[in-house]
Amino acid sequence: MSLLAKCVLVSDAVKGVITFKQDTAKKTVTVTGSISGLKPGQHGFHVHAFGDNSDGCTSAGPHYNPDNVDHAGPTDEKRHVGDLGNVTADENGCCNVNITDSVISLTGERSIIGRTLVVHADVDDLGKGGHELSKTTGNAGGRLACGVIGIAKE
Ligand SMILES: [Cu+2]
Ligand SMILES: [Zn+2]
Repeated sequence: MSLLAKCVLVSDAVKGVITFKQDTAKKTVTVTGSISGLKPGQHGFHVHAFGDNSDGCTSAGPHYNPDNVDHAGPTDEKRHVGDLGNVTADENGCCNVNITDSVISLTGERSIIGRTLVVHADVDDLGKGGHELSKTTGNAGGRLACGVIGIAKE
């Protein structure tokens, strides 16, 4: 059985469509899609707590963090549930996203459905940069584009 969700990332310059597919047997979620309009290089990529875009990406709140732990990278044992790391844009500002994650879920109490996916202006240091924001946001800079993650037709 699989479950599907989608998110449309929108802003003036940045566009993207991201698909989340949960494999209930493997207990993983694959995150695939493409984003355009980015500056070349790495960009922080997170699920933020709220599906509220009434004040743009700001009202999406902090990283989704039901365990109340420090910010980290996707492969770290302790991390925010929303910590998906970085996506990498090529010289044309485009990136193909292909992430497999076993922490985010599309079901249950800790579902990411109805929360906001954000792509940032700068690289996420995965909690290791030594900046005062490293342990909360990875110092990933402004919120370039965002969208609410919604249920999609399977
Ligand atoms: Cu973020
Ligand atoms: Zn985080």
